[in-house]
Amino acid sequence: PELQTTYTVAGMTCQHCVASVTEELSEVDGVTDVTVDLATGAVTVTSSAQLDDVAIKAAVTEAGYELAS
Ligand code: 9UX
Repeated sequence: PELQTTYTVAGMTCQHCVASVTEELSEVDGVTDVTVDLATGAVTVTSSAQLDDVAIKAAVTEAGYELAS
């Protein structure tokens, strides 16, 4: 089964930001899809198994942004 988890990422202001966050999150183990709503900062991550929230947080930080929730 696929799981979807929605996070809020602070600080994204353009499509390059979206691309960076998408790229980093796509590299996290188990992630199969990432969608980002630039207007709201909502980031929905689809995965094949329960996500490691520490890895998600690290990926967002690596991209240069912060998890708002
Ligand atoms: Mo989106 Mo540019 O941040 O620094 S506005 S990549």
